[in-house]
Amino acid sequence: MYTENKPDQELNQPWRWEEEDLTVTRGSAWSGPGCHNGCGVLLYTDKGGKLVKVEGDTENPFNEGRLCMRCLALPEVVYHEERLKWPLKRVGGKGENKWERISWDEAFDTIETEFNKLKAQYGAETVMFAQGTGRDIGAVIAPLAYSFGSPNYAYLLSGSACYCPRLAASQALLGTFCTADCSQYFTDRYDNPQWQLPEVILNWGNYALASNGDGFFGHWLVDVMKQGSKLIVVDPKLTWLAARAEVWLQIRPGTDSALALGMINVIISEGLYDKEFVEKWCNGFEQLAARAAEYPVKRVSEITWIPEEKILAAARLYATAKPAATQWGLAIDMTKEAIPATHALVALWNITGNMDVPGGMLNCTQPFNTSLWIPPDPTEFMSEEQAAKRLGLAEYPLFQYGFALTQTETTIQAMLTDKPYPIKGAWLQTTNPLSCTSMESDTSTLKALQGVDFCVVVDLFMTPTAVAAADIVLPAATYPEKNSLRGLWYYLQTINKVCEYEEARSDVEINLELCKRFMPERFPFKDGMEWMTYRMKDLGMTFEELRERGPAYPEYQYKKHEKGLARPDGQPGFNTMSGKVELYSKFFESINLDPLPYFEEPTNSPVSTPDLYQQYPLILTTGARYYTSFHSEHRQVERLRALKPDPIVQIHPETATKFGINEGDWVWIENEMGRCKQKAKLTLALDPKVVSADHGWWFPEKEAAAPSYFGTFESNPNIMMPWECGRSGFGSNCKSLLCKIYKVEGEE
Ligand SMILES: Nc1nc2c(c(=O)[nH]1)N[C@H]1C(S)=C(S)[C@@H](COP(=O)(O)OP(=O)(O)OC[C@H]3O[C@@H](n4cnc5c(=O)[nH]c(N)nc54)[C@H](O)[C@@H]3O)O[C@H]1N2
Ligand SMILES: Nc1nc2c(c(=O)[nH]1)N[C@H]1C(S)=C(S)[C@@H](COP(=O)(O)OP(=O)(O)OC[C@H]3O[C@@H](n4cnc5c(=O)[nH]c(N)nc54)[C@H](O)[C@@H]3O)O[C@H]1N2
Ligand code: SF4
Ligand SMILES: [Mo]
Repeated sequence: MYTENKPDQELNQPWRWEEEDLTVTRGSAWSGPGCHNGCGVLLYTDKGGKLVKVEGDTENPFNEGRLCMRCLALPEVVYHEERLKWPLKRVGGKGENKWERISWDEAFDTIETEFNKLKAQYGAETVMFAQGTGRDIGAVIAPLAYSFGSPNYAYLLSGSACYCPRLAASQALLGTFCTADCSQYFTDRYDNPQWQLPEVILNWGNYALASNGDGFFGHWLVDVMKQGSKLIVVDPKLTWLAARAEVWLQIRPGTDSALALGMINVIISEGLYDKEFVEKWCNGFEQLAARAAEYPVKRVSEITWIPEEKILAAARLYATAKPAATQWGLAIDMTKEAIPATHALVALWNITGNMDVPGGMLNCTQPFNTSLWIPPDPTEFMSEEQAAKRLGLAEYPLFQYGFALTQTETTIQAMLTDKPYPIKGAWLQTTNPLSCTSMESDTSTLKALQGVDFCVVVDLFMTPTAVAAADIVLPAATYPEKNSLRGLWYYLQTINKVCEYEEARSDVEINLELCKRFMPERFPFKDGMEWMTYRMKDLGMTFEELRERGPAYPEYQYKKHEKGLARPDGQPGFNTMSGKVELYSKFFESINLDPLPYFEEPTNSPVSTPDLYQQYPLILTTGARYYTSFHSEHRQVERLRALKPDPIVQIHPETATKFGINEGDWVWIENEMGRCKQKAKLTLALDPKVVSADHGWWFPEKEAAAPSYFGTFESNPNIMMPWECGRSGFGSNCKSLLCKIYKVEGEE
């Protein structure tokens, strides 16, 4: 069932109309350029079919007319002269940046021939299909891999440390994924009578105002704050939100799990937990209580650097607030033991009775089972035996949950060593591993990517990765140039094509063409719109009908576990091994992981490597999002770049003075693996022992050819990070390293 738009929300306008001499088209945003959210947009085109401006769609309940600067700057991206205009084939050596224009037909023929050659020699698994964080891509890249016969659908970030750890662990522990309830499932939003205002929002390692990550529109937090929600913020930085919090917990990076366990301990020992919910719906409360008792507040304060009284205040405020929501983010994934950290947070909101209650934790579901970014089951395309060859699945069984991705360390190892089997082909679509996604970018990643026999990159721009590794580069369309679907949680809407740019094609159309070549019987679709109609069969509408209708919301019901709606068998309870919330996880136990949450120090830290800490006396967190760019994108978009022209490392003024650094100086950030340079910004928002560096920088204005690769190794902290994951195969230390800093001298 879908929610009928309420009469007062009946859309006043059709999907397309004329306004003076412009045509207005209603639809959703989404990648590219990259963004997780897919807000409602109005795209304005002129008589010549040129996109002239973008406005927020005030009739879309998701963003209610609001837009960030990146959508506002969209026309500049679409018509940027440096965009890839047509397919290219490499004519020089790898890294020479010499290309020749080819036709789409030649590109497709070459790709088909080369991939099939590799398949004949090594088996289909020898070709890896990798995406970055891009969104509607998930629904079209995995089917491409599978129709070719390869189970190796990849994402080249260490320990898949973005979203995947939280998603996989949540699925195993709860049978679902959860996010804070800001009434986003209801079209009448804050007026909906079923919804309740969260009394407290626990904002944990997530700065949604800038990031709008994973479908959560950051300004909802401001909306609920205006209505009275109080904040507890767990962040090493005094962010805009932290500055407005009831309690700000300035945590030492990488110690989140200890804090969560400490809060659990306070809540249990003070009897502040929800006894009824725990008794009825949770498995292993006693064991959790015993584990949490190992984290008394004094010890947790020592680990996390947070004063004891603040931990106590936060635990009490959170436990007594009804309802309380947790809005969590990337910082949980980017600790090496991200799985137990997730486990601790899941336990925290469950023992306080906030699961699937109004104003608590929403269960996220894909609208109308569209599997729009969660890939299909590979065994629908290939034998179980072939599917089981997915890299890392055997060693890391938790990978059966989440996105059906390969385990990344295992994948990179296979590329470098041919073990367990060689990876000779690569399809890289919406990802720029050398600048952004991958670790050891200048050494092992560069070698791994250049080591394949045939590599295709599909992107909007010529990136450092494309220059280094591609044999063929295909130009992808931005969102106003494509017909596609937006469907990450909450609601489904069409992305509507309004303009074209040179020969760029949408990922949907590119992949469909190849899917048809590899497995024609599975892809009888005339075009991408037909393919999408097939994918949204549960909605019972065609692509064109949904386009007319505008945003479609599935019906949301609270307390599904009470009503038999949380399990496929229709029984009450949760879709987990025990049928309950797994405070103690039988599943983890069955795959030799600790069944209870725990804390482990980051690999390098003042505690785990005191000697190294003498040499590198600062804690380095990386990659906090900012408004003007999405990862390594937007560096060539003048209007946005002007607002942040250089990579920035944030440093406390005391620390800067100690190391002879002034505001605006170029600074080396260095550890035992290497160094990168960024510009110093002095700020009181951080602890003097913590610095925060940008990620994802390259410089489109610099030399493209090797060894420069648009200068991408100059300012990239990922060259200082090893390929290293947690015990489960998930998690990495991207936000908790050690470093030292010093001024860049002279011409360096
Ligand atoms: N140090 C550090 N490193 C990090 C992080 C961090 O916090 N710290 N964050 C990590 C995280 S969470 C993630 S998700 C990864 C992200 O890593 P990636 O997703 O690889 O991000 P980008 O490097 O921006 O690569 C995206 C590329 O896709 C292209 N693109 C955009 N839209 C489209 C489209 O629709 N179609 C096609 N074909 N191409 C498109 C862009 O031009 C760009 O070159 O980075 C990770 N790297
Ligand atoms: N504008 C923009 N938006 C984006 C992206 C982008 O590149 N640009 N990337 C997208 C992607 S792929 C993702 S995954 C999301 C991520 O978005 P978020 O989940 O918001 O993650 P970050 O912005 O990396 O970090 C959030 C906060 O965590 C804090 N932090 C740093 N280290 C720690 C720590 O160890 N513990 C805790 N508790 N906090 C810490 C930082 O100071 C920061 O304020 O954003 C998405 N949205
Ligand atoms: S969150 Fe911002 S960039 Fe993303 S779709 Fe919405 S307005 Fe555009
Ligand atoms: Mo991400």
